[in-house]
Amino acid sequence: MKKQWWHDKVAYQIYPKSFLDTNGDGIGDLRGVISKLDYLKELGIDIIWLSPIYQSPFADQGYDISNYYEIDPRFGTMEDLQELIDEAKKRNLYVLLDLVVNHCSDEHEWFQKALKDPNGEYGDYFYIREGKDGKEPSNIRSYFGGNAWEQIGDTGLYYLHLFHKKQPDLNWENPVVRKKIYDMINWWLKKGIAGFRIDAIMNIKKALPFHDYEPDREDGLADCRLMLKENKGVMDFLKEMRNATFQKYDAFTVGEVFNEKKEELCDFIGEDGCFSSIFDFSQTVFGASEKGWYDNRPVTPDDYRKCCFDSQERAEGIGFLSNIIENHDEPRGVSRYIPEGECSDAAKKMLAALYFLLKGMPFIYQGQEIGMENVSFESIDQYDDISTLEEYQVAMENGLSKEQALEAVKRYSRDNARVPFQWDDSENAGFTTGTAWLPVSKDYPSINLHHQSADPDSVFHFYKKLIALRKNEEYKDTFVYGQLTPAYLEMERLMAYYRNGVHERILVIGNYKMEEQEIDLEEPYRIILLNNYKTVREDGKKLFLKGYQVLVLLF
Ligand code: TEU
Ligand code: CA
Repeated sequence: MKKQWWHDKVAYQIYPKSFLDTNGDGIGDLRGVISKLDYLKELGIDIIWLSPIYQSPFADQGYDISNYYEIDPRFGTMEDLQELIDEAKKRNLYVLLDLVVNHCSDEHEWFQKALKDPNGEYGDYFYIREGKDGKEPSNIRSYFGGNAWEQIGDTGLYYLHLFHKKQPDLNWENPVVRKKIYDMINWWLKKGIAGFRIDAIMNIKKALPFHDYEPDREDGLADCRLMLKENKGVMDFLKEMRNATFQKYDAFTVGEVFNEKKEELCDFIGEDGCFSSIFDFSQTVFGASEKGWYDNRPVTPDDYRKCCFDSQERAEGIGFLSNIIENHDEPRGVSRYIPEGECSDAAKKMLAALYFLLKGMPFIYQGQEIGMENVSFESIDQYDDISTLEEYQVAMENGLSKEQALEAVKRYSRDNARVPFQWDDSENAGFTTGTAWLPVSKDYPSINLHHQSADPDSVFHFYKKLIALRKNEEYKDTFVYGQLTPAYLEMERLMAYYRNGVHERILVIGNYKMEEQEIDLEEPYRIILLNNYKTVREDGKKLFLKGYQVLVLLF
């Protein structure tokens, strides 16, 4: 495999709105990020991805952009961003922005012009169609609920929005639109950013002409993913975009792609792939019900192991997946992948080591490094996220009580990961001196960075050690390029794999339960590289792993 500059890097996702507020308005900002660059450096981070910071009416937290060339005043100014990029560069930190080009905001000037003259030049920047018998042009459901077509005033015309109605889809079939998108990408790359995380990108190719599908719920609509499954040719757009932009700058790109098939992986992340990497979402889509969150099946430790290993096998010899346990759209990994009632610091550290040392690019989401857990709000009114409110409705339409619907929301809401970062135990967890835009989680007096920095056994210090281990000159090539072989598959609630280097083998082994487990070693190991307990009980041939003990062993 040809080496790339980003292969050995560790990435960190910042959700700016909830990271650190420096002017007391309750909203995190770019100056907050600048002030924490040294912190990220200390943690061992190389690449930071900022969720959208562009001008936006915030119908979907900035994923609805009204001007791609401006910074939203909530976050600061273009000078602040330039300072962030420059200060990052001084510290050898690379900055990624979020590229949201499946749709823009309905407040973007393109869409405003399209509304004024739907049959004119700008009308063709979007998908605008005549209604059918006084109804929507087709029966597809948007991701956030309801028909994906919205009527334009009292005309017989409708525009398409696969997400919120304030997020009209851009017409990628129009070469002028594509050219404007590529120009914008290049403008940002020239500013000195290192690349992009690419939002919702598989949605850009629609199956045309639009038509009806077999309804899958009582609302008479069909999931828009049915339409997306039918289309062909998305790769032509993606490769054209790559050639016109990223490739010229040797930029790093990570695509938000779900449910990719093995045959397609090479086109995404192979030597000639359209992206550098894509996220591995296999654990997050596992057990997800088409009916809604209320019907999801929880992921057990053995499911978790299977998802990880299946992905590893899929990508072997092809390219680099990006590994995560959470992001701004998902609940907290520790609350999701550690069975209820077992979420101790030991378990958090075990999960960290198991996912982090898989082959691929490790991404950490803000707060993950201190083991932040799901929030527990008392009432649906405390939630802000549009998809959370939609899922709550769906659950109730399906006969769940308010309490049961709230239970589903507590498990899966995107706000679980969107509450403010817990810096210390002062008021508002040190996030703001004002009123936080989303309530701070109640557990901040016990889970916060300030306490953990002072405690060498904290989750935070474990993450530091883990990152340092992956970057250790001696073992780096094994962790980055070494093939992964699953081990001890016959055992339940144990996740173990070898990373095979040129000169050594490294075993990562985690006891995924509270009770002790006994393991027969294939041969004696040489050194313990990492242990989430102070000691390990063993007799040369056997290991006796304590509950949620994880070890990294050098052979
Ligand atoms: O997410 C795309 C996506 O498919 C998710 O919306 C997912 O289906 C949803 O989060 C489940 O609740 C991206 C962004 O990550 C997300 O924050 C945006 O809301 C979305 O695109 C629209 O831009
Ligand atoms: Ca602020």
